[in-house]
Amino acid sequence: MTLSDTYHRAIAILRTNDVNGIFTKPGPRQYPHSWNWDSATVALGLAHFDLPRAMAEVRGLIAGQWHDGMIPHVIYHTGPSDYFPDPDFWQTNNSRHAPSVQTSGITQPPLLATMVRKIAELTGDTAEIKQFLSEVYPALWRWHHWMHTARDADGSGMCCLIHPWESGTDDSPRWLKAFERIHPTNVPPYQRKDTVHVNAIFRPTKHEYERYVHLIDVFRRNNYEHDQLLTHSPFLAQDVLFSSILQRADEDLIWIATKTSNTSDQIAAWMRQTRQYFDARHWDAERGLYFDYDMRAGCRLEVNTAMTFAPLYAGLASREQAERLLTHLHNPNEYDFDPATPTGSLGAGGLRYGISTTARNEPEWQAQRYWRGPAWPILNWVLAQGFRRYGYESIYQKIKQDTLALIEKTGFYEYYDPRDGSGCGSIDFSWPAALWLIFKRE
Ligand code: 9WN
Repeated sequence: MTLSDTYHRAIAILRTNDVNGIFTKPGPRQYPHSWNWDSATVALGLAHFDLPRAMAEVRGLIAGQWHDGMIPHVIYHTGPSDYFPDPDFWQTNNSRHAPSVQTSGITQPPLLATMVRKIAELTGDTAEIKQFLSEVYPALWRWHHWMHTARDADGSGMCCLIHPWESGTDDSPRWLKAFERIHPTNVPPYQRKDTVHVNAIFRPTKHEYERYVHLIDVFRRNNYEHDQLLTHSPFLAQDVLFSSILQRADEDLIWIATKTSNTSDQIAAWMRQTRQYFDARHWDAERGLYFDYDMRAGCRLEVNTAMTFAPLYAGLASREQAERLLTHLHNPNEYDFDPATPTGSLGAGGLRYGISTTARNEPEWQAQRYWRGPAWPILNWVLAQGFRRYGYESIYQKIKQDTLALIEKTGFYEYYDPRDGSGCGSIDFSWPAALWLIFKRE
């Protein structure tokens, strides 16, 4: 595809996946509803050519906000479809916190405040943007407040996850140990639909799916009451990627607060708290890696995944920590990523395209299965921002070029095999369309 072909194709995909001007489906078939961190990214993508539609995408997410502040991971604006789980399975209407629109009962990585800030910066200081920031600020604040309080299980103010879907990286091997400790009983009957449109070898396993469903069953039996969820959810984790995204989003929320003449003391306090607890929870000084924390087992989940680089995105790492992370990035047995080589060249470890979601030498690494190894455009974007923030410009540039090349050469896929760049999962996906536009303009 030529540059302008890709540009027009990206816009066409976002237009085709548009549903009634309210939300954008992540993909045309597999995901027919609004997903939280997909829609947040798509909103910024849309802002590159259609500001009113970008604002509508943000409003579509906010329309799903719960009375307690949570912005859920899926919003079923148009009712049920052939996607499982459907709203009837979630039974969120039994919760006193649920809004009138049907939604799932969990959340997803909070990119939204960051994307709203970026939309504003891209557009410039217009009266329309000022008005928009004032309109959305209270909803963003309430969501951040919910994450730092309703999901604070240990007084650290750090948000706990109760389901791997909240991490956005569903079957990442980092959750496997926590899942081994879960023994589902009386799993309600269910029919997987995710393997209808996509090859089952790309998707999470039956073992994982059974646990995903079991967790939802626990939540609905507890009517989505915060305290009950923190007490009874068999899965309870603090996630390096999620907390880094939240910390960065807090920083961007302060920016929005300043623009809209709101006070930001509370947000600054959440950020200080995260800074205070983050290393103790996540940093393994011996290995020079950040790991997630299993609150049920009271231990770190010591799996080397690309989420280890996420603290750079939030400015949570010291220079020394950043330098240690780079040794893993460059190691051919781990991420096999060398910014000095041209995009598409074969690394000594057998990888051509960054960034593999999991270190190559982890036993669970798989080149084509979902979050077990493939390169994902959204993660590439988040991590690239982090490397740039620390001044590693050549790493930023190489991740950017890899991502653009994957999209231009292979097409708009959900994710890619890091060995040869072949496309996996769904095609005509909204994330790569939005991220191509975003990366290209940065
Ligand atoms: C479950 C929509 C979503 C992404 C997630 C990705 C995948 C859903 C699924 O698709 O999750 O939420 O059915 O597999 O893991 O990151 O937001 O694109």
